[in-house]
Amino acid sequence: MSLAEQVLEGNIRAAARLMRDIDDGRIQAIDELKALYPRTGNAYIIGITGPPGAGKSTLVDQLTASFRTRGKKVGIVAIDPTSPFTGGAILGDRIRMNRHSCDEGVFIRSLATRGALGGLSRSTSDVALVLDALGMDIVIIETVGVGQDEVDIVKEAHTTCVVMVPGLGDDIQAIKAGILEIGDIFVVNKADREGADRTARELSTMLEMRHAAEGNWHPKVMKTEAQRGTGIDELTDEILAHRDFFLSSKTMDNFLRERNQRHFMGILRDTLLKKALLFMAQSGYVNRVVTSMGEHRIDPYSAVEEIVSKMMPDRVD
Ligand SMILES: Nc1nc2c(ncn2[C@@H]2O[C@H](COP(=O)(O)OP(=O)(O)OP(=O)(O)O)[C@@H](O)[C@H]2O)c(=O)[nH]1
Ligand SMILES: [Mg+2]
Repeated sequence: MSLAEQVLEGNIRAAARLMRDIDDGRIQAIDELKALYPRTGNAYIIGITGPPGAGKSTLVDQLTASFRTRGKKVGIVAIDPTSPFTGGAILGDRIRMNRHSCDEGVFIRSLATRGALGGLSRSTSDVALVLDALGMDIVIIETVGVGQDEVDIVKEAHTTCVVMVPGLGDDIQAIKAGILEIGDIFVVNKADREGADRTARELSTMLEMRHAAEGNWHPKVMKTEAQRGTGIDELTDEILAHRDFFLSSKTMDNFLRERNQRHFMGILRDTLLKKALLFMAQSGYVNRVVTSMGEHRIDPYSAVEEIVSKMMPDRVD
């Protein structure tokens, strides 16, 4: 049986192997993904983003427990862009989500492959695809926000929760433009700390100033204590409320079209670049271009035009 067939039967070890193959950039993985694709599109994807240490992993762990009691299978993609600095973050996630490790209805995957061709958002969507095919009802993507990579990743999610903590007032001001756009639900975690109410109020005020159009979703601000499990059920309910809204609105069609276009374009870009790199490797073209550019004998625009016309001689401009 192929890996894809095993994954579709719910084989967790096969899924883990396929994800490793994807990570390693193995060409066979693409064939497996092709075979899986027609059977995906069933998982509901939730993005959890926010500043480092906001309690995202603790919250994901709690949400997972909450979805499990509601009979849902949960796949988790934990992205660790900070590994060069914190080193132990992935290990920390493993510990924080440890109680689910014996649960067949939960699959946790950490990703730290920044810099891979196609980038983290590509690996994330491929891994989410495998989790979907594996039969996970919910896929939670945890990522530190908010840089462009994270925004791209969060675009994969049907529902995005932005996690903040009390006393981030100035930071909120600084990043509000970005975060207000991407959040469907705002969470003030560590509500046991001083200033939680104020942070929640400030966020609500900023959200109200946005004049969301009639018929659009109005993001709420929720308070949680992830460590103690307070406010988790309410958050789960709100996520499900957003899902119901999302599934019944036009947003859904637009979302899918945009996401599919992004996937297609991303793969097209990666594939063309990979082909060009292979093509040029044989002739040492890049080296020659770089040298010639240093001597100002050639400009990069003409160099690219030349290589493209060599690769695609029949191209019509
Ligand atoms: N006081 C308090 N601490 C919390 C709460 N939730 C989480 N923490 C603590 O905050 C710390 C960071 O939690 P994580 O869940 O690892 O945070 P994170 O956002 O996933 O961190 P990164 O992935 O490294 O960005 C841990 O020590 C948690 O125990 C909370 O509700 N209250
Ligand atoms: Mg984390």
